Formats: sequence, C-alpha cells, structure tokens
Amino acid sequence: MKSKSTQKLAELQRNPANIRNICILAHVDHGKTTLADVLVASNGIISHRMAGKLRYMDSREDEQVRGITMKSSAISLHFAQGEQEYLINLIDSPGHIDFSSEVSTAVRLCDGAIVIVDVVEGVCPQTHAVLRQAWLENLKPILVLNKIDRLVSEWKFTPLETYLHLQQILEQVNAITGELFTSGVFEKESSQAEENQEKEVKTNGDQVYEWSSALDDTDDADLYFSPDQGNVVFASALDGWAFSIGHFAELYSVKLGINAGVLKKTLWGDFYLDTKQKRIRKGAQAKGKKPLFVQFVLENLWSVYEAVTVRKDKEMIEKIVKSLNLNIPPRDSRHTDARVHLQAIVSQWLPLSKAVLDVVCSHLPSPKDFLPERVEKLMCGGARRYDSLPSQTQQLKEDFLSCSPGEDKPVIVFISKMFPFDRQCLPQNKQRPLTEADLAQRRLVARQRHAQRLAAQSDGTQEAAVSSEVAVQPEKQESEPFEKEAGENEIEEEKSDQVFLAFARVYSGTVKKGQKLYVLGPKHDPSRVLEEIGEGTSIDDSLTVSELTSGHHITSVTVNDLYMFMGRELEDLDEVPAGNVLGIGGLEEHVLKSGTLSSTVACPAFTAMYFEAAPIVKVALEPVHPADMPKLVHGMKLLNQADPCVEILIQETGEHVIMAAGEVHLQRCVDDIRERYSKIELNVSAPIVPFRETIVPPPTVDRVNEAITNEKQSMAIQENSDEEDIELIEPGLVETLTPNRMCTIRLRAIPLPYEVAKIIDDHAELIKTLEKYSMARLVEKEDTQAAERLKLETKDAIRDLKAKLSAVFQEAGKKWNGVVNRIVSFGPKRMGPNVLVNNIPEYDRPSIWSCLESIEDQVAKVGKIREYDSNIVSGFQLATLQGPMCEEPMMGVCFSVEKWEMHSEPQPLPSTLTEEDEENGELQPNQLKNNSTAKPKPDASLEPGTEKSVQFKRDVYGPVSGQIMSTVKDGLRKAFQSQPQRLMVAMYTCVIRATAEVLGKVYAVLGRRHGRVTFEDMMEGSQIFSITAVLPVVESFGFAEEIRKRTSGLASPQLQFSHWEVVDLDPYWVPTTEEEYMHFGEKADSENRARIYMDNVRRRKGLKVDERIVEFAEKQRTLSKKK
Ligand SMILES: Nc1nc2c(ncn2[C@@H]2O[C@H](COP(=O)(O)OP(=O)(O)OP(=O)(O)O)[C@@H](O)[C@H]2O)c(=O)[nH]1
Ligand SMILES: [Mg+2]
Repeated sequence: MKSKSTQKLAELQRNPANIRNICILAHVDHGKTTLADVLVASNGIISHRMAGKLRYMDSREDEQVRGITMKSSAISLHFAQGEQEYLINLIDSPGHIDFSSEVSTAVRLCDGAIVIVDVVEGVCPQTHAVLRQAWLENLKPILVLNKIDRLVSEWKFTPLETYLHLQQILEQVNAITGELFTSGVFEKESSQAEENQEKEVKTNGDQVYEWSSALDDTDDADLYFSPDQGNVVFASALDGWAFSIGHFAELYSVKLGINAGVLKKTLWGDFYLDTKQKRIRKGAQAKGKKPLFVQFVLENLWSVYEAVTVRKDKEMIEKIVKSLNLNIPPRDSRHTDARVHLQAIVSQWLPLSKAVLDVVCSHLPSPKDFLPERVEKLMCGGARRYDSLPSQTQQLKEDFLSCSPGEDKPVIVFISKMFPFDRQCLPQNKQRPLTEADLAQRRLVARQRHAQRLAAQSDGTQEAAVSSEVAVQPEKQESEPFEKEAGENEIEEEKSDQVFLAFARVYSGTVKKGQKLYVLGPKHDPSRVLEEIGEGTSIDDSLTVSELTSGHHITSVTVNDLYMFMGRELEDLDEVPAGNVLGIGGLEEHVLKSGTLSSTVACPAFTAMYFEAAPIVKVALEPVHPADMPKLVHGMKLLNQADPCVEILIQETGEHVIMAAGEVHLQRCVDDIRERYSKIELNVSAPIVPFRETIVPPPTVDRVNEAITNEKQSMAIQENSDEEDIELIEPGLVETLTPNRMCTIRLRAIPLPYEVAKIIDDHAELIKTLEKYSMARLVEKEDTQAAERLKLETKDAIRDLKAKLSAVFQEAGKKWNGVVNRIVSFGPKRMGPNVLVNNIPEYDRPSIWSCLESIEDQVAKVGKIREYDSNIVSGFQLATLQGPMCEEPMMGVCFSVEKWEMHSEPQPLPSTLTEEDEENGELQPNQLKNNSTAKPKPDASLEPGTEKSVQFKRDVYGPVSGQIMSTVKDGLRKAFQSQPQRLMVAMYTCVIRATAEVLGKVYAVLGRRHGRVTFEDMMEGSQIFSITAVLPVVESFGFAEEIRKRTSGLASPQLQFSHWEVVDLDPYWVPTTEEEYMHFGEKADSENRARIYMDNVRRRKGLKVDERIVEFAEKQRTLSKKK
C-alpha cells in the first residue's frame, strides 16, 4: 500500500506544467545539503528542528563523517503556491571538485538549477564550474546568496556594508554569466553566418550584408541575476530564513502606500526614500542616503539578530514577535541557546522553503518548456549535424517538446548514471504493516499449533516424549535441504546485496511496469539501424550488453521496477509519465554507466555528458589473500558501473588499477571496493601519477649559470648513439634504413612551441573528429559522406583551431612558416599534443585539414597518398605513446619527415658507422650480426634487384609495412634522444584562503612541495588572503590535509588539474665543470628531482634503472678518522 503523500505525488507527476526538475549547485560547503534539509523539512519528512543538522540527503556514512557530499541524490517534494500544487524533483549535488562528474549527471536530468554562493567565501572556482555546466546543458539558474547570518554574527558588518558586499558578489557572479553568454552568442553567430553563406551559394542570390552583431540583437536582460528580476534569493540556510525582494515589496507597498511594482524595481539598487515627499529617488550613494534595501530589509533583520543573540533583550524580542505576528513555542523561547530562539523567530518570519520554492516555481521552466535547441543538442552529439539525422528521428523532436505522457507517444528515457542501493531497502523487500487478512491467517496457524501441542500432552508422558522426538526427527530431515538452499541463497545474496538502479528521466511517453523497451548504447546510430531494418535485418533483442558483438548497440529489456526518489528511500511506482525523474531497477545487465531507453530504434543515443574533471591519479590494488582475486575483479567492475568518472584498467604488468579524479575521490573508491563491492582486505599501492616526456631547445647556461660551449653539447649527444642503421646527422636529425635496406627515411625532432602543444591538448576531442573525417575521405574507406554530415559549428571550430595554430606558429618564428598546412597527424592516439609534419620535397601530401575544402578539391586529392604513408603515421603514433625516458607519452614535440626514398635494391650501411669501425680496426658485434643477416650467401638467383631477391628480403624481415613502422618509431625515438630531454609534470591549481597569521605556513608547505604562488590578493573587507597556487600532482598527496592542519582548519584547498609543466632539469645531467662539481658533488643525483621522478617510474615499470647503490665507500673511513 502506498502512503497518501506518495499517491499525491504520483498524481502530480501527470501534470508536467507543474513539475520542476531542479538541482542545487555550488562550491563545496556553501550550504547545498543544508538548504535541501530545510526544503525536505517543509514536507514533514524530517523535523524542522533537525533541518541543517541531519543533512538528510547525505545518506552515506563517509559523507556524514567527512561532512561533504560525494554523490548526487534526489527527492520528490510537494509544494503548494496558492491554488497551484507543484511537484519538485530536487537533486542535491556534491560541490567538491573530485565529484564534479556527479554534478554532470544531475544537471543532465534537470531543467533548472539553484546556484548557491556563500557570501563569506564569495565566488569560488567551483561556482564558476557549475555555472558553466548549467549553461552547457541549457539550464536556467536562480541564485541563492547564503550564509548571510555570518556577516551579522562573525564579520559584524553593518547593514550598509552588507549591502555593498552583496552587490559585489552579485557582480562577480554576473561577470561569469556574461562571459558564458557572450561566448555562446558568438559561437551561434558565426555558425548562423555560415549557414546563410551556404544558402547564398546554393541559391546564387544577391548577397545581404548584416552589419549588426548578434550580441546587439540578443536580449540578455533576463539572463543576469538581479534581485529586481526576482531570481535572487537572500538566505541563511542554517537559520532557516530566506527572502526575495518581492516579499518585502508587497509588505511595504501596503505600509507606505507605494505601488508594489515600483518597490520591486527599486528595493535593490541605488534608490532612497525621500521621506518628506514620500517618493523614491535615485542616487542614494551620491547623496549619502540609505538605500531602500538597507533601510527596509537589512536593518530589520539586523535588529532581530541583535535583540536575540547579542542583547538578549526580552522586551524587545516580545515586541518583535508581536509585530511580526509570530507564534513562538515556549520551549524555543526559553531555550538556553539564543540561537535556537533566533532560528524559531526568523524561520517563521521568513520561511526559507516558501521563499526558495516560490522563486523556483515562478522562474524556472517546467518540462513543458523544453527548448528546441536543447533537444537538438541532446539528440546529435559530437560533430553530427541535426539535419543529417533520419527523418523519423527528427520527428521525435516534437515529442520532446510536447512532453506528452500519451499512450501513442514514443517512450524516451535517458539514464545519466547507475547507482548502488541496498537490496534490503528496496520497497518490495521492506517489511510492510500487516493487513487484516494477514493477521487472521496468522491467528489461525497459531491456534492450530496450540491445539496440536495440547493433543500431544494429553497422550501419556513417555510415549509423547518418544513420539515427539520421532516427530521432530523427520521434520529436521525435511528441513535440511531447505536450510541448505537458504544457505546457498545467502552466499548469493551476500555477493549482491547491492542492486544497481538507474538514475533517469522520462522525456516522452509513459514508462510502465512490464513494458518492453530498447536499450540504446552510447554508440547507437539510428540511421544505420533504420537502414538495416529497411533491408530486412531484424534486431536480436535477446542479448545483454556483455554478449553484444561489435557494431551492435541495442538490447531490449522489460521494465519491472520503477521508483520515485525520496532521499534515502524509494517509493514503488506503477508508471511514470513524461517530465519526471525516476529510478529504474533491473538494468545492471543492459546499461554500464549511462544509456537511453526507448520504444523506438529511431531514437538516437543521447549526447555524452560534459565532464569537468578527468581521472588523473591512479593506484594499483591487490587482495591481501591471493584467492580473493576474483572478488576484487568483480568489485572493480561494480565500482566502474557505479561511478561516472572512475576508470578501471588492467595494465600490461597485470596490475589492477583504478583511476580517479583526485585524492578524495580515490580514497572513496578504495573504501567502496573494500567495504561495499568486494568486501576483502586490500593492499593499495602508492599513487601513480602520469608524466610527459618532451625536448627543449638546448640550454645556454649550465647549472651554475656558466655559459655552455658547443663542444660540450655535441659530446653529450654523441654518447647516446649506440644503435645500428640509424645515423645521427646533426642534433635532432637522423637518417635511418629499414632492416631490408630498401627504404631510407630522414627524420627530425624539434621542440614544439609550448602554446601550440597547449592548443592541441585543449582541443583533443575536436582533433579526433578532424582526423576521423579527413582520413575517411582521403583514404576512401567506408564513409565518403562523412564530411558532409559534419556540423557547421564543428567545421567552424576546426577552422578556428587552424587559425589559432597558424597564429602561434607565426609568432614562434620564421622556421615555422607554413607548417600548419603540412601537418600529417597528431599523436599519440591521433589527438595528442605532438605533430608529424611532412617536409619531403617531392611529396605533396594532402593536409589533415582537407575536410574544410570543397568536395571537388577533396575528391581530386583521393589517391594522392603514397603507399605505406599510413605506416609512417603509425610509427609516429607508437613513438609518441611511449617516450624513451620512462615510457610515458611525449608532449610538445614536432617530428618532421625530411626524406623518404624507396629503393629498388638494398642500400649499404650508413657511411659513418663503417668508417668509424674501420678506424677502430675491429668489428662491433652488432655489425657482425648485421652483416651476416643483411648480406645472405651469394646466390645467383638472389642477386639484388631481381624479383626473387626482393621477395626474399620481405620474407626475412616481415612485411615492408611493419618494417617501416618500427623503423620510423626507432628513428623518431633516436631523434628525440639527440635533443635535450625533459620530463613534464601535471600541475594542480588551487585557491587557498588564509589569514595573515598562517600565510607563512601555507607558503612553507607550498615551497617544500615545489609549488608556487601565482596570485595573491586580500579579500575586500576582511583579513583573509586569497592565494592561487600551482603544485605538481606528484607532490600533492596529503597536501590538503597538511594545509588544513597547519592552518588549524582555516584553509582547505581543492586541487584541480591545470596544465603540464616542464621540470627544468635534465634527468641525465651529470656535473662536468669544476664549478658544478663544487656545487653538487661528484654523485650529484640527490638534488635532481627529474631524475628521481624518472627513476621511480622506470622502477615501477620494471625498466632498467641506472643507479649505483654504494659509491665511494671509503668516504666512511675518512669520517671515522676524525675521531
Ligand atoms: N552560518 C551558516 N552556516 C551554514 C549555512 N548553511 C550551511 N552552513 C554550514 O556550512 C557547512 C556546509 O554545509 P553543507 O550543507 O554540508 O554544504 P554543501 O554545499 O552541501 O557541501 P558539499 O555537499 O560537500 O559540497 C555546514 O557546517 C553547515 O552547517 C548558513 O546559512 N549559515
Ligand atoms: Mg552537500
């Protein structure tokens, strides 16, 4: 049986116009969960007294212990505004940067957002991030300025100071919105311009010039947060009060006899009341008058705070309570803690839930107000154009917009995440109150048992005892197999006492129990499937995800369990109509992390969500008892499903690795595996951090700032050359031969300007698309129409990228002229921050930008690519994936192919090597080997140049393609090594707020960890400094904790990945000059940070580490002489 309120909510679900799907977004600790508590209390789910203390939405134990939210969770609330009744589906999200993926999954399902800003901390990095996320998903936000009570009681601000402070914060928030808005408008403008242009070209019509910018035409007034628009709420979630300007406008319009509309416009801003003429005038600041907001709003509030918490003036309090017409229960008014008394007064006077939900209902859109552009965004992800979708798919747009629950409408559901839930807490497994019929049944059974016992007692004593024993015996036997079964079940239960539920939303139609729906994987492409169906192929829907073959992304499932979210609990539902957020059970086998359910295959898979943080730190896990390995693997799989951001991999070394967004996230993942998913003891490795390898222009000074001479440099390079077949022509330039000596390639490695690498790194996704579309055309693989489907915005973005690259190359100097047009590929993984450039004089290779050219031009270029070209690219990909220093990916290297000759007969060995060997007068072992293999026994039929000999060479060394690939790879590594090599470390950025007293300690910690401060500022009106710093990820473990301890909890930084930075130390550096010996000693490796990092990585990967453990043992003797 359902409770009354659930029934009520289920009824409300049918009226989409009165539904609001909203989430609460903010920086960590700005009061999201506290605010949610007050809203939850307004529905009677928790008591008002506990609101703010319970943190009801934080249901996990570690969330309660740490005091931060780690996952987003939802609750359905009822709210009545006058005649209208509303259903609010509220999602509380985490604010910690490590869990920002949870924000993405929440934002996707909502239409509006409550953005909270703590007025004491002001706008923080995550505030910026969540505003961007809301913007990217087309969510409409309202702003809550929270913790205003702290300005009264901690900062002791006067009302006027508060007003000015709030104004500043509002400006900061609006600056971010403005930034997002203008960037969005310009994007739109340029794509529209292009569309128009295309149309013009098609119609050959007269050209029309638009001079006005889109920015002038677009109305952005309702975009900004402004109290007079009614989209700003002032609040103290802890004290339970909040108000928007509207509330006071109504109040004072009666009192002062001024039009409420006028008051709404003037209560916030530079207006004052001219008491003589009873008129509102502008220019309060200039005339030194009190703004209306100060006079009518803040001063009242301040007087309540002062009377109750500072002066504890009973009479005054009574007066206030009376004038506000409140009814304060004695247990609150007599409470020893003045704060409780205060909260009782203010929360009755300005109830938070009403103020916030009023604004939510009147300002945030309902599911019926879905924007057409949002539908398009959801339906065609990546680079695809909306109008390239099949017509059946395009028709679905109407269904999205109408949000109708009708029977005839297609069902469309999107699942943004899968989350674990205790099986026992599912509504169907919960104990229900017994009904009358149940009770009667139980009574009957008990009576029968009683009667039997009485009958047994009345037959003599001994006999009875025997018979009862006999009677017990078979019973036992009977029950044994049953018990066993139960035992087995228990083990199984133990394995899966967690079920996975889908966190989803219905966009169209109605989902019903027992309904069969298609599960469309993220790669599902409706056009292909529809074509296949048109050709008569049917969809095999009996499979689960793990059984699907490649290229197939559809399974089907019968939906059995539908739930409504009620915070920590769930309520069973029979059906859920469009426009609602819901939980779906039984999809573990069908959906990994996110997915789409639909009754039609024409529905496309929804666009991938936008994730703010990428997994960057990893640890390897290992069970303490090796027998627990399968449990660990199982647990890791569950974790992978439950967390949108975690990555699970088994490395070549056999290590089981989890990758997470940051230290806190990593800790939670490990705890989850240990206590929830695997329930085994674990050994956790030290965190593994990624590095990058790069080369830099030769340094001009050595480590003691002495100029470096040329000979020294060339000496260092010579040392490295130890490979056969590769000839070093000059630093950075090598010439190499394939093993069969039929192909000569000359390769050069040059440091890429940092800005170029950064631009490429920032546009990785775009570059992936670019490679896909350009190559599809040039190589004439399958999809020749691919480029036509490219969205205009994507084409624009590509063009923009090219222009940006050209600009930075141009700035970097003359030698980079025209390089952009000769780029062959990016690597590793075809999108990394290294480039391969074609500098072969006689080879006019089509460029990677070909998808920007007209179709005819592209067609003309098909077939211009040389044979084996792709092998060179592959060699480049391999080389950049694992550099020579410690097998970490390269970054910021430009490789250029300067010569590529295919010979008809084998070439002699590179000249220098042979000369050198002759001089030495001895044959190197490797050359011996070379000679013997490369020059086979003289055989007439195998004379070089003949058909057969070529064939023979191929056979001996494998296919030419493979040879070219590995030769290029080795050559590139060599070219790389012949330049000054450097390690790059990932850097975190963080904002630390600290008072002047602890500032020194913060600096000390940063310094020890090789971090540095990039920006320091004093926050206005306070003694608090705000420091922006960067520090290497490798040095960051325990940093947040250390800072917190050193500053007695005053500062607790959040680390966010920022960029890659070169460690300006040569890991291979050894002292060479007298001065260097003096400074660093002979061993000189203690201070070489780069060397330490590199060796650690090499040791972890099982690579050779060049280290001497005991050196100059006699030193100890000298020490002992001193005695
Ligand atoms: N003084 C004061 N403290 C508040 C207010 N709102 C919240 N707090 C306190 O701020 C702290 C953080 O509150 P939470 O609600 O957990 O913050 P959150 O935004 O949910 O934090 P995360 O979920 O971890 O991002 C708690 O100690 C609250 O008691 C307020 O209006 N005034
Ligand atoms: Mg929270």
